[in-house]
Amino acid sequence: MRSESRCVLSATATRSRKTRFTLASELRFAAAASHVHVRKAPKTTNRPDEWMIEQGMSGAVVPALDMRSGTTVKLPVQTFGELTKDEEAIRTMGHRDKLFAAERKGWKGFVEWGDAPEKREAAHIILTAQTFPPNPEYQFKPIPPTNPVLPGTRWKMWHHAIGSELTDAPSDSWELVGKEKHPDMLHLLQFPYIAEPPKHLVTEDLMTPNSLHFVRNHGGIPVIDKEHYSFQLDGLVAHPQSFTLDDLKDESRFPRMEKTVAMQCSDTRRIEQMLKNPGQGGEVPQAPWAEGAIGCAHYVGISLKKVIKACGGLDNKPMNYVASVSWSKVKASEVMLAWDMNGQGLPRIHGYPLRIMVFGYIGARCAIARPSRAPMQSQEYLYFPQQTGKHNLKFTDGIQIQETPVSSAIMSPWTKQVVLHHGTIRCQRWAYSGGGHWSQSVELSNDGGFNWYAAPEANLSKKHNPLNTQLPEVRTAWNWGLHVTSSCHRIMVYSVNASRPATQKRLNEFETKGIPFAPVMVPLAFPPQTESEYEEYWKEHDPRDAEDG
Ligand SMILES: Nc1nc2c(c(=O)[nH]1)N[C@H]1C(S)=C(S)[C@@H](COP(=O)(O)O)O[C@H]1N2
Ligand SMILES: [Mo]
Repeated sequence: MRSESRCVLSATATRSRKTRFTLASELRFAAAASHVHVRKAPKTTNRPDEWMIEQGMSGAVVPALDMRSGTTVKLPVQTFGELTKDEEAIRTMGHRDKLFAAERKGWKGFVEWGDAPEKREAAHIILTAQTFPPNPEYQFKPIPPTNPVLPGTRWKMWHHAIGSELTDAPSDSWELVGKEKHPDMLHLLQFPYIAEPPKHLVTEDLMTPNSLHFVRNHGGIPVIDKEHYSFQLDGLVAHPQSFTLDDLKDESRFPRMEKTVAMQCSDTRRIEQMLKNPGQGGEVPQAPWAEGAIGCAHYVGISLKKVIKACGGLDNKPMNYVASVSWSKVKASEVMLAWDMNGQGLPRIHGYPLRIMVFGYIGARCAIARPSRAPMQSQEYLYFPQQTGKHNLKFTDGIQIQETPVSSAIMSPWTKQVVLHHGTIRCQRWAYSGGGHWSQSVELSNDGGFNWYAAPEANLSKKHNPLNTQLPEVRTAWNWGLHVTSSCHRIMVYSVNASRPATQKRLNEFETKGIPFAPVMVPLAFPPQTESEYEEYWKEHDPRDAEDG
C-alpha cells in the first residue's frame, strides 16, 4: 500500500499542490480502512506516555542509559512506595501538645528550633518515622494551570505531623493572604506562601504597593502581638540585650533612617532557567518564579549598626545569620531594622512587627537574625558552577549568594503574543543593575541580541554607580540552584506590521468578516487567495520543474 501511494504521488508531482494533497489524504484513508479489516492490532510494549517520554516532556521517567559496558542498558528510575507511619516511634516522643506548646506570650505559631536541640531531635524523629507523598510539584509533572499554582501539600503535612503550635500555620497563613494581599496576586505556592504580582501590575508604578509586593515565605507566619515583641541582639556583641519596639523607636537613642529599597529574591526569573532543566536545590520545587519577584518600597527604621553600638559593639565571638552579611555592610549603615513599609506599618506577611532590610543583597538576607536559619545560607542560596555534575555537588563548592544580580525583564508584550503595529512595538519593562545600583543604560534588541537600541534617558530613573552588564543567554549562567537569573530577558512575539500594504489589506479582511486575528496557530479562517486567483497564477507562471528525460 505504501509503495503504491509513493508511486501515485510521484506521478502527480508536476500537478498543482492542491490536487496532490487530495490524493494523499484519500490514500491514507484507504490504508486505514484496510488495516482495520485485515489485521488485528498486535499487543504494544509501549507505555501510554511513550511519545512524551521520547520527546523529553516527562523528564522524571526517562531511564538513564548505562554505556559503561559494550552494550547500552536502560536503567530503572526511582519510584516511590506506599506511605508508611511508625506510630510506636512517634508515641515514644511523648505528647506533641507538650513538646511543641506555645513558647512566648503573644506569639502564635512560633517554635524556636535553633536554641532547642532536644525539641529539634524530637521533631526529626516524628518526621522521619513516617513518609510523605513524593514531590508532586513541577519537577515531576507539568505546572498546573491553577491559582494557587502549587498547593504545598508536603509542607502542610509536615506542619500537621508536628501538630500543636504549628497545626494552624497553613490555614493562618492563607487567611492572612486574603487580608493583606491584592486579589490579583499570582500565588505560586499556597504554603509556605509564595506569590508575585501579574506582569501588568509590576510596572504600573515605580513604588510597589504593599499588597502587591512579592512574598517569599519559608514557613508559617507567626502571629505576633507587638506588646510582646522584643528584639534580641546576642551572640556577636559585647553586651547582649533585648529591645522592645518602643526602645528601638526611641529617637533619643536611635536616629531614624528612611530608605527606598528595591528587593528581589535570588530566584527571580527562575522560570527561564527551569525551562532548560528543573535543577536542584531545596527551594526549587517550591518557587517557579517569573519576573514579578521584585518590589520597590519605602522603609522606615533604624540602622543595625546603632543597635550593635548600644550593645557595646562587636565582640570577637563567632557570628550567626547576620554575620553572613559582611560587617562592612553593617558599618556602612546598609543594614536596617525596619518597622514601616510605604507608610503603612509592616504587614504581617512581610515580617511584622520588625524585619531586617539589607540594601542591594538578595531578599534571603532580609530576615531577622536567627541561628536556625544558617543552613539557608550555607546549603540553599548557593551558586553552583555548572561544569560540576549534580551528583558531585558539595555545599562547599557553592558560592554563597549575597548581592542581587543585574537583571531586567520585559513585562509587555508576552511571549507568543501577537502584536499588531505600524512599525513600532511598545515594550514595558523593569531594569535593575544589581547590588543596590541603579541602571546606567537600558537597551532593547529586536533581532535576538545583535543590535541594541538604548531607551531614552528621559525614561530612566535616577542612578547610582552601575557597572554590571547582562549576559545574552540564560544558558550562559544556568546553575543547579536556578538562582540569580541575570541574562537578557527574551520574549518571542508574532509581529504583524500594518505599515505593509499587504498586511493591512489582510487585516481589513479579518475585520470585515468579524473574525479575531489571533491566535495565529489555528488553520486559516478563510483562504488567502481565491480559487480563480490561484488558477490565474499558474497560467502565468512556470512551475520550474525540469523536463523529464
Ligand atoms: N523570617 C523570614 N525572613 C525571610 C524569609 C523567611 O522565609 N522568613 N524569606 C527571605 C527571602 S528568601 C526573601 S526573597 C525575602 C522576601 O521578603 P518578602 O516576603 O517580605 O517580600 O524575605 C527573606 N526573609
Ligand atoms: Mo528569596
